[in-house]
Amino acid sequence: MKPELKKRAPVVFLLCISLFAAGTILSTEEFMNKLPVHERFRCALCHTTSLPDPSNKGLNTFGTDFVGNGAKWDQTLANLDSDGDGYKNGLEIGDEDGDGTPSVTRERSNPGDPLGTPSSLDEHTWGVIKKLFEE
Ligand SMILES: [Ca+2]
Ligand SMILES: [Ca+2]
Repeated sequence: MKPELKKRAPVVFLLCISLFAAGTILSTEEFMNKLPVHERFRCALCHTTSLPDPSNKGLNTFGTDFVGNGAKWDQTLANLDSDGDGYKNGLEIGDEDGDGTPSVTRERSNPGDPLGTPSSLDEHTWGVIKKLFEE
């Protein structure tokens, strides 16, 4: 390898890695925009981490069902209970009939997290309750 090329190799390598990471983030954003609501959980709606990157972009059960449904939100996906918590995806996302028109501005709970259900308290509500007992 020519010395000039050898010097540039790390820069080219970093550029390739950056482009790959940017591509992954853009893909996630593109898929996320196909869901009627994605304000609260963002990437964690479909991924096992809230910050997916090329080394960890694993899908959760809802993400797997979403991809299996042709990466589209519809009645079929809304009627599934991807995480098996007893609540259909449509109820958790906030678009019960899957028509793409949500009844909420933020997801009720994560359809890919069996520990998060519409009946579980969010951090804000829990904070308000805790504060009542502290006063
Ligand atoms: Ca569920
Ligand atoms: Ca859930």
